[in-house]
Amino acid sequence: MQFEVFTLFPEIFPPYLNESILKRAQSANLLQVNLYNIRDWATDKHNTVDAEPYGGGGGMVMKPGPIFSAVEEVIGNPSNCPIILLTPQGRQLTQEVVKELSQNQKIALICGRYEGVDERVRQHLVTDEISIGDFVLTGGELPALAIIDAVTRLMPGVLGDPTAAEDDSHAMGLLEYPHFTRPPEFREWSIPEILRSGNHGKIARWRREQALKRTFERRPEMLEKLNLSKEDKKFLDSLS
Ligand code: 4HQ
Repeated sequence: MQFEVFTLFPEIFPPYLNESILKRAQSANLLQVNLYNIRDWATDKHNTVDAEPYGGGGGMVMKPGPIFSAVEEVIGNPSNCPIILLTPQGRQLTQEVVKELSQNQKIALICGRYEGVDERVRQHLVTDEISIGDFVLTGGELPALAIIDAVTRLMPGVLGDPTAAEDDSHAMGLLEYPHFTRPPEFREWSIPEILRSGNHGKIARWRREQALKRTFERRPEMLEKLNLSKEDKKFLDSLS
């Protein structure tokens, strides 16, 4: 998997990419992230990448020229890979979208700053717009890292345990059951007795019910999309 990232702040990325799972994925050649500073494609003596919006209103807008030049030089024109703009106006990133993105061998990510990018970047360069949620960030860099992180976790060989990715809560369509580790008693708070019983069938059922209960309480809309067993339905009925 290869990510071509276009940003005015490439220095933001290495501290996160060079730790833990993403670091290992890169060392194993399962992941490659190339960073490009859009300012390197500015053409005037001041390396200008932004300008005032036509029509007024304040703030600055990223000029189309340096973005088109950077993306076209790096990935070619026409390109064979998705060119994604990170923006609150995009479709919401979900685990389903992450799965879809993970089917690509290469993805270009454009990180905007200021008030955003000139609309012609959207109209004539970008193939997809993605948002990580309904809140306002300073730039598209954190959303780009979120996409790289979530997509990389789905790639075969990246997680130690090959079933780990499928067990993640949004992959299962349920929130996760509660986790406990040592010590069995901490400040008088003990762990649920069943987890020490050694009865793996009972533990699996308890975890399933905890996941169902938590999802029912916190994200009831998630349950509507699920194929629940007779046992699951009986348990959910017992909650209300
Ligand atoms: N941005 N999900 C970049 C976001 C955002 C989001 C605000 C994107 C500022 C310039 N991007 N512009 N939420 O808040 O993707």
